[in-house]
Amino acid sequence: MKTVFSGIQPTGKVHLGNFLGAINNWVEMSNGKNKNYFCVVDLHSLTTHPDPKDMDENILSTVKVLIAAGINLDNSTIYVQSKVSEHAQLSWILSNFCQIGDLQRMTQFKEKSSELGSHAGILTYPILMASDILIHKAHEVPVGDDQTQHLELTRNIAERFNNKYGVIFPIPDKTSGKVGARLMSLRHPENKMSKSADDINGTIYFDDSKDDIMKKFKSSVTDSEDEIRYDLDKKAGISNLIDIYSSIQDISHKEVEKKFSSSKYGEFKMEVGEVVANYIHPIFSNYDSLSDKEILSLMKTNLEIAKSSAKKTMEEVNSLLGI
Ligand code: AQP
Repeated sequence: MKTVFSGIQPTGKVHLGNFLGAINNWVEMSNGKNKNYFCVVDLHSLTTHPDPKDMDENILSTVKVLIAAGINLDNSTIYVQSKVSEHAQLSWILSNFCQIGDLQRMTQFKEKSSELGSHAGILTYPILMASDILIHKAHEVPVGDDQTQHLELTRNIAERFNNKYGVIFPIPDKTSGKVGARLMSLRHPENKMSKSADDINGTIYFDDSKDDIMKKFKSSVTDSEDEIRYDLDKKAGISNLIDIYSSIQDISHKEVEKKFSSSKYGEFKMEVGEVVANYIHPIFSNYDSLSDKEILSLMKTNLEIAKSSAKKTMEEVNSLLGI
């Protein structure tokens, strides 16, 4: 049986990029024969200095979205990172198996340090991510394309530890979404769709009404042609819409191009809006029907499972290190 780990930051409302890049895959994997850990990574979110007042609400809402999206709770553990102190402990240990140059090369470090200021948390973030994955000895990590480099670093860190102290960590593999592994903003197709984007019209949130969704697609940025063709370099906006449509409908880019070969951009935008609204709404209505009390109680039980798994790994690591 394989162990799966993935995480999501409680930095705001879950969006379409999170679903198509990661959560859809989590749902699929949770319905297979895996043991799954899905973690709300609040320690990671501290790199953005979030308002403490929002934390509890964002965590609960994120957990509810995961459940509403269909994660199979029979073989999945959903918990909050900061409640399992072993994540931070292992992170310190692993920092001794990671080169500073490796961290400085990370694209996300370069992007985020210019945005948020280059504090050490942004630099060492990938080590904490490695710890999240390795603390449960995960084999598979379903994440969006933006996390490829971080996962590669996790593999290096695990190899270095194993080589030096004995093989205890599996070398984890990345599992990507079928298509559209990186969704871009509808308003700024050069930037990824994001929870904390300044222009909220570029992001489709899980609780957007159909009206909001249609408006956002209507005003999505495309190009001056009127040809529905996938070309990331020259037609980033329309390629993003093709990605979204093909991902939700589970068809190839070529099939989308063929289906809409005689459509105008305006018509295509509305078709994409329709499929997105039909995709989002069942999730939102499931979300709405969940009881906060029941979810909080489930989180308590799940936390004990996560703690026990993390404690076991930490004991092994400490023993190998002689501490
Ligand atoms: N635009 C995206 N396209 C595809 N996948 C995405 N993911 C995030 N954005 C996209 C994937 O969703 C998972 C959870 O992401 P996260 O919450 O850990 O952090 P993030 O990557 O920083 O996501 P956001 O939504 O953009 O948050 P903020 O605004 O706080 O930075 C990950 O697997 C990620 O790959």
